[in-house]
Amino acid sequence: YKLGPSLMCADLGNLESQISELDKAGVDFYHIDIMDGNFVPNFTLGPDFVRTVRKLTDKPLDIHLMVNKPENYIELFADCGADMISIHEEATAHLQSSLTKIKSLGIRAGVAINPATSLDFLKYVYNVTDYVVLMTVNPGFAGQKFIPAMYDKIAELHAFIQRTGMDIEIQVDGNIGAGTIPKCREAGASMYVLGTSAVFNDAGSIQDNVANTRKLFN
Ligand code: S6P
Ligand code: MG
Repeated sequence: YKLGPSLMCADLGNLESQISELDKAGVDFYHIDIMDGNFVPNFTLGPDFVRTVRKLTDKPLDIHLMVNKPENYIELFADCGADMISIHEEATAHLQSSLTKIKSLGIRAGVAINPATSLDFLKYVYNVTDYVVLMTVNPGFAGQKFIPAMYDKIAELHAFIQRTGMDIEIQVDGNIGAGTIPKCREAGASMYVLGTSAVFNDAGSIQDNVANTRKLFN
């Protein structure tokens, strides 16, 4: 399993120290949410933020594009130092070509899907997909509640991947923490996006919170 803090939940006034603590805590990647106020009703981070983070860490940067027509922004985020880019199936009319474009730039390609979107697309694009992001809340905001039907969705995707022998990771995003990780794990998720539920809260320091999250995998 891999742990990736969601930087929209970090204390942005202290970004450098937050990232250095997270690096020390041994996180596996950084998840960076990009919203356009159109595909989702909110705004978050952008390309300049990604460039800044790129200078602060060597760990993989995972860009989650919650924007319409993501195909128009792939080169932009590649240039900012992205290692992984996920685009929403619902946001592009050209999923296969968009994924192909991401991969052609040497970047790992992900497909993110909203809670109500089915997994059917995968059988047509599996050979250009490195990971699937199962949204376990509706995208747009941190601090929401996990949608329970998503456990079965993770399990369904996991079974499909096992059956077909695909090399595809399952990322879960939304209210991932002590209350949800055990069941996500049981269902077969392999990459965990950590926001306010797991890491960026007052329960403890960043390092303690990452360490406590790790214990859930023992
Ligand atoms: C939501 C975004 C996510 C959030 C994450 C926050 O639109 O894609 O990556 O940042 O879900 O985590 P939490 O624990 O506050 O739900
Ligand atoms: Mg996200």
